[in-house]
Amino acid sequence: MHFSSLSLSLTALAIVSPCIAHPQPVLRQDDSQTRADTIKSAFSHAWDGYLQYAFPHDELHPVSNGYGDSRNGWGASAVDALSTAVIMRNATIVNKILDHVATIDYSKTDSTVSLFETTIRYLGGMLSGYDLLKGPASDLVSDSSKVDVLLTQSKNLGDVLKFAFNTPSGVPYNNLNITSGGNDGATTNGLAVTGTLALEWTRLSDLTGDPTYGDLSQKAESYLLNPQPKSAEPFPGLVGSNINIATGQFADAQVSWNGGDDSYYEYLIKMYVYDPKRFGLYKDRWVAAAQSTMQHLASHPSSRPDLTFLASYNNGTYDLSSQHLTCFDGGSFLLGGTVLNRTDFINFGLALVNGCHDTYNSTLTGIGPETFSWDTSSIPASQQTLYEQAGFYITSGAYILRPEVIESFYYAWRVTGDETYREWIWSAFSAINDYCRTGSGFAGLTDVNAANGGGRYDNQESFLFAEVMKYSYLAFSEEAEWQVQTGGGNKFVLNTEAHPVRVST
Ligand code: DMJ
Repeated sequence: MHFSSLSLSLTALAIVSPCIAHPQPVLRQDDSQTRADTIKSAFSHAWDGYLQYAFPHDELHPVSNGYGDSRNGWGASAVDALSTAVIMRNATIVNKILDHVATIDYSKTDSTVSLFETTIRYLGGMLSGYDLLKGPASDLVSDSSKVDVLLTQSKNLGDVLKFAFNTPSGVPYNNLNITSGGNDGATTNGLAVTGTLALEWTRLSDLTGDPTYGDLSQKAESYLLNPQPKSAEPFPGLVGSNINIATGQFADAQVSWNGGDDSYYEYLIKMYVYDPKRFGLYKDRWVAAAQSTMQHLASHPSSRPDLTFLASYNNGTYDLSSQHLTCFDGGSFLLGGTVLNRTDFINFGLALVNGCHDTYNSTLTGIGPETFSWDTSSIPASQQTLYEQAGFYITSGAYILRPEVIESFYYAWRVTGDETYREWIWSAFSAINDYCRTGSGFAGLTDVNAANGGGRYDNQESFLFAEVMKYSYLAFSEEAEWQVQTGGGNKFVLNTEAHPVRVST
């Protein structure tokens, strides 16, 4: 059920207080160290289980102690774990992963290759490992030729994948057959999967000196930055969800920050952090999108007008529902706010962070659901009380080890220095450690609002290593070059899979 634009804008007139966190006393250094050690040991627990039962396959099945190859069988968990192992300074795991990367043949797989997933997990993981191990963590590997392999393999992977952009417009296919050079015959590609390539592919060009990769990704992005037809941009900066591969024209005007659209907006500001000289237009588009989002998508549940969530919009109609995936939004506003010195963006980011915290804080497990709604026309009777108290009801109670809420808490902590956000990270991490931990790793939950989390999903996504463990650990570990900085002082920028990429020099 949808609400009209008038009713949303009236709801949106309720002023949210940006002042949402109650400052906590500063955490003692000892306590911070103890928490960092606990997170490191959880990472090692997951790594040991993966190594014993699943390596070199893509992921562990943490209930049955089996394995899966959902990411083409190249060892996704190993490559996704690399940058976290580096940051945790675990030389044994780092060297094991480097030995594995040297053996991968990226030209071979039996299954369809996702350009997006392969870019953010494998290419991002290897380039980040390269930047970290050639830079601030160079002492972890004594044989530097093992680190050079990360760049060689990144180039190999880029060369395997680059045929995806060989279309009349340059907008790539996402689902590829790398053996035949074919694709799934799609006529459109999604906003996020098209717009979440530029960081990794540009970094590959900058490190190899071959402009091909960056040029391909930026040509594809050019259609997103200059959307046609004009109707595909119903509010400045907010664009449709699907792009015609033949023409580069948008095929619709549905706007949201939800899955499918999300990391397009994330990369607009991250490209500016990567290189403000080359990517000023990306920043301008992020600013336009951020302002329009505050004006047109901010929505406050009738039962909890103090909370802020993001609605989505299509042709005059608002959908009052959101997702765990969307909760990266607070982090994006906080990064943009601090880099551009915009207090309004920071305050709005904190309001979004507070809304996503509410989705964690209000369930029986202390973990938030995959999808939720605040549309009062379809509240299930069994969730009326939840809606009255928490301002949302659950439309999917699954939790599949996603990072976005902890990710945004991390940005809130780095930008404000307010200990509240570290406490929120610790609570979320502790809930995951309590409810998702199995004998060999971590499993997803079927119902975050059941006393025991419901059933377990027998799958450990590789982003558990790359993101959940990393963002949690970063909050309690030492100052370092790879930490997000306030203002414009970032030396690294985290890709959407939380792999730190060195900014352009
Ligand atoms: C990750 O692969 C990335 O964070 C991506 O941007 C969204 N989906 C997962 C985590 O939920």
